[in-house]
Amino acid sequence: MRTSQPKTIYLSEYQVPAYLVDHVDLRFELFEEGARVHSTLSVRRNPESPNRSGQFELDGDSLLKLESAALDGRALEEGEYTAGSSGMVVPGVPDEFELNVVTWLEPQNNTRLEGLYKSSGMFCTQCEAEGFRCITYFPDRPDVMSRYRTRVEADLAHYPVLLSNGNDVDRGELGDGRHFVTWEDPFPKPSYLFALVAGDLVEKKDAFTTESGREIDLRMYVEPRNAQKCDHALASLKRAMRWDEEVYGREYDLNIFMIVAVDDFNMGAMENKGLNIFNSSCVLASEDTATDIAFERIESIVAHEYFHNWSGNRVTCRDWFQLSLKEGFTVFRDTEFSSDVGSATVKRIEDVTMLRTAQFAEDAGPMAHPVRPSSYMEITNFYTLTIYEKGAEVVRMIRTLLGPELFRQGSDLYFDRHDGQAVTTDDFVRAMEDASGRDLSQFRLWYEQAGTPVLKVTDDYDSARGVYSLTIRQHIPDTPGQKNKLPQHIPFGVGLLDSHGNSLPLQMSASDEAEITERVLELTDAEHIFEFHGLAERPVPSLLRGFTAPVRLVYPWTREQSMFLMSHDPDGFNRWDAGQRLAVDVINSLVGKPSETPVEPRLVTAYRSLISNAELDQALVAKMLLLPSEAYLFEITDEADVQAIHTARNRVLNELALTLRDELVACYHRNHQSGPYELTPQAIAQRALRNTALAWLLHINDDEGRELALRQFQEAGNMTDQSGALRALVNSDFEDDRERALESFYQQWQKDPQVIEQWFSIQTSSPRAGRLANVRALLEHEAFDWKNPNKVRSVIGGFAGQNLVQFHNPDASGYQFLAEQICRLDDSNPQIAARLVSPLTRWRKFARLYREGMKAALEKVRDKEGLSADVYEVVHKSLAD
Ligand code: B3K
Ligand code: ZN
Repeated sequence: MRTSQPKTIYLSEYQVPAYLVDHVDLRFELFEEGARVHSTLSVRRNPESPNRSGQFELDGDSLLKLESAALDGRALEEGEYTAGSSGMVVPGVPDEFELNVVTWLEPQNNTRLEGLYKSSGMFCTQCEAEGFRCITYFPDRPDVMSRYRTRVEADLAHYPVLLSNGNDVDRGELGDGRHFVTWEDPFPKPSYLFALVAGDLVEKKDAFTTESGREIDLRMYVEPRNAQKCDHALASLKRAMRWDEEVYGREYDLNIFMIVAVDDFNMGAMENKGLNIFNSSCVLASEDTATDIAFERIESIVAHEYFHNWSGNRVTCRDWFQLSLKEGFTVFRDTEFSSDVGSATVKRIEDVTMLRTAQFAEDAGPMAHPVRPSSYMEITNFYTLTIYEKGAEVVRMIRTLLGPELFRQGSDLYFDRHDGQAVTTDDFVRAMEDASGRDLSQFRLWYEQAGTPVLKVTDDYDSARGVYSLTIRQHIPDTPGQKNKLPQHIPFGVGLLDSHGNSLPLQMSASDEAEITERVLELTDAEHIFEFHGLAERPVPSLLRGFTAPVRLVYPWTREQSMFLMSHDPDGFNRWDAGQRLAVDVINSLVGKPSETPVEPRLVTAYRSLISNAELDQALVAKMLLLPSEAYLFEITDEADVQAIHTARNRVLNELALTLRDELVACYHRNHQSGPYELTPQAIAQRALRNTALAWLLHINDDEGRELALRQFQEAGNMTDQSGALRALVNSDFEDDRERALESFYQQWQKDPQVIEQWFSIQTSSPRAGRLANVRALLEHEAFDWKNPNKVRSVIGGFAGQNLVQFHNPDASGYQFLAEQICRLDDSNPQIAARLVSPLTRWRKFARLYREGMKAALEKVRDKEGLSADVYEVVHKSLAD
């Protein structure tokens, strides 16, 4: 049990900083036994602060050991300051002064992976959100922006590459086999964007010429074994740089842009100014080791971090409550980039799938918070799907309401007005208002109110008047600490189809002669009635086209309507959504029913025409074929019984695979690829279709499917096909083949950590192979490493987060297992431990059978000795009444 409750921080208590730091001069002496950091801060009193205490306060951490401190060149004596694990206070300072602080750290023992630490023999940093205080005492808050000069000193043989932010301005040898490099970053930045890397790395060079003709040096630094895995990231970076110029008018500002790959990293990547640091799995790729999904993810993350250079670095956040200012906007930007370079419909389907499955769950659970939260205990717990994905949806809605031109003017104004400043989400919205002349005051509620709005839609057709009407009611559910919410401003895309599938003109009154067939309705009241005139028959509505708002839509769909829209809706997203709805309806109708209950034959017919139709956009077909996930089915069910949902879904999958077996074999062969590996949407879609066909055939243990899988596994020329075959075998009942394939895959790839991560997660997420005993055995495997977050995520996260049927064993063994691992990780890496709590947090949503076991596991974690603030917050909020 933790003895003290961590402090809650409130937005309402925000105060401007009492002191500003104009310059930061850092000198790092890096050794095997530790690192000494000399910091010189040029400080002045903030004229805008009413605080006249004359007391300079700096943040700190238990990882710091203070060696000395001096003010304006004079060493501070004991009694002239206080310093401890949470910070340092220097009273009686003048209005302007220089403070020197020398600290000693042990990066080699830093398992939290924040601040300065070592990974595979290299030094690296992670400062967002509050890691800089683990390096030196500093007012570690984003509204303190400074110019940094950083000198890094280390042994030349072991650390030939020494990097920090900005441009390298000096370098030389120091004797004793040591050397130094000095970096200067001309742009003022908050401390969370500071970075340092030192290691024996190879450099891959590239270049980019900006719109205005400046030549930028692009450099990627990786361990020598990864030298062949850089091309995709560099190509993605150049595409992103060009795109940001063309679409947002944003040009890169420094002369150098660097990317470093690090194996041990708590999240995906970090946008440090001029020196982005990536988790190896989010940046390194070659066709034989990375799947198509990994290639796409890398492209979007490289773009995301690059886009932060404007949305995040040049214009940053005033405080961490504003996190979505940079994250929501930047996710929106990277999403649009991916839509432009790939298939826009497919990208939207992927994003909405994630949003509806995981963000809606967060928004309905104990950790629900607004896009701009008003309190937190541990900020690292707030890097959430709500801040990122819902935040991006909020920006998307602004663009929908303003239209692309005014939105661009708004973003230009935002960047011009706030360049070099630390601002709020409100400043962002104001720039959009000022540029467009639109009033977004009600829209701001999207930032303030948590919870997913529910839209209940009913309709009516008056044949005598030829009028079709839609009634839309909105309601926002209560969330922790927020009740009785106000209606929000919601853009609602709509179209109407006649019985032949033609789009109908949307005439909103008897005199309206409009010919447009798609509109965005604006909802601002709790209830609206919209009329559509001049209709000779009752139309089929296509609602919330393109998913114009992150809401739950409730409408009494008939299966006929869904099937009709599945083949006729001109909106690709809604076509897919209609198919999902039909599948959900069929699966749900089988939950808890006897096994002989027939499966809706029209679903089979609809899937048959999808599989056999080579004319349709194959990328869309590949998505439409995927049945809704168990996680999604679970999310939309109250008192969910995981095992019953799993059984019903499996039943539908079996029926589809057995009935369409010949079509699946034909689809498999039709999508055979010869020739070189290509990353075009068509080629990706073909591989996806082929691997789905294989997965289905192996799901029913088909013998021909087995032959195809074994051959594909042996002969595959790329990782998408090889791991697709492996996954299919692992999810089949061909146990001998499964074991042999797993063993041979391991032998082939054991030296490649990124591939071994996949090898782990293919097993732990498999309903057939991922039984608890197997997962426990993997924790003992030679390739498993408790200190490496990727391995922890692929084994423990793969099981608890993606293998619903095994994790939710009614005997509660899965829950106890997870609680054990969380407790174990809490001591070494609390951020990762806190993330792993997530599968337990929604225990109240489960059927009785599961609830008590989940709760008991949370209580076990709660009672752990010396629980971290990170885990404390999630566990206590989950258990709160
Ligand atoms: N800004 C970082 C995330 C930092 C997480 C700190 N716990 C990566 C990103 O969103 O681009
Ligand atoms: Zn980001």
